[in-house]
Amino acid sequence: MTTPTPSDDHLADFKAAATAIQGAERIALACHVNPDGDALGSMLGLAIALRSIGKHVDILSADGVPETMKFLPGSASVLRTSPIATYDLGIGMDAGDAKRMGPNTDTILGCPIVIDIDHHVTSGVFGNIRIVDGHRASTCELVYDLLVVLGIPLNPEIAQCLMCGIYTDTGGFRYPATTAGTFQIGAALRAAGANADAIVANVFENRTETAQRLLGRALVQMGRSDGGAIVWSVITLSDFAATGALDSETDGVSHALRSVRGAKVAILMREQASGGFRTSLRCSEGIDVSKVAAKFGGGGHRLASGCTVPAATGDEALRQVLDVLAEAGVH
Ligand SMILES: [Mn+2]
Repeated sequence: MTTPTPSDDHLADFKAAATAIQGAERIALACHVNPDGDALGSMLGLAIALRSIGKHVDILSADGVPETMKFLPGSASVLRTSPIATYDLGIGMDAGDAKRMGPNTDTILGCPIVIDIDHHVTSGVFGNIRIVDGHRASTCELVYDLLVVLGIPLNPEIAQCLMCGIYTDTGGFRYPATTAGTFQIGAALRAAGANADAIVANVFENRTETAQRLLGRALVQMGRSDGGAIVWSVITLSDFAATGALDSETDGVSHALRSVRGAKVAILMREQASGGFRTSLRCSEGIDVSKVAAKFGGGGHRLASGCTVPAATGDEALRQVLDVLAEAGVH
């Protein structure tokens, strides 16, 4: 089997990062707020590897570790903020933007050497050394390559953490960002002892009962344009009350709407107690929903964006979004 290694144009950055790591004794790692499987998996995988070569490593996550990620090896050692003031090296991971590390931003940026490891290529690259590659499906893939350059062997714990990030950021090797390299690294991690069953059980098949009931309700109430290109659902405050679900449990509804045969645009609207309808838009290639979100003061990416639509009723909110889509020729 071929061992994936960084492409030539990035190799110098990986080597610079490896040299900085080898020269450091105390290292801080930090990820973005509301951490996901890739943020935590990449930090924990790198931390376990660096501890194995004798480094002192603090793992900083402003929002701690969500329930669904507590199965990850090393997760009990994650700190919300730094207990000490100084490190030799700070590494921001999967952050998107330095500010998204929340209270840990200053800790990382205050280090004498700062490394940015990320596959988000938005505005916020930072640090003296940048391992930033928007063509990778996950930050964990970049950590895998860094460990190859460092010459640190995988063990089952490291492999499990990195595999978790790949699984969550690719939806289990399904999303378009998944490359041949993603599969190659996945194979190497599996061979090193990563347990994909545990990832599926903890991350994908570990939804709360209330979230599932809300998903059911959202699908029963689903609407569809005449040609079927637009699919939507509007979740009201009474839907939240009836199911006991929270707004944070609407994950997965957009995906279920997008999965309807023929759907090109999925609109999920959630009534907010503070007024208006928080709206997430998902679409397939060829449509740019960020322009729709921008009309309502929102933003995001071409294929996934969000905004809040001011309206007294769900019908009124939906009508406004459908009108903007119709102007763009989508109906
Ligand atoms: Mn990621």
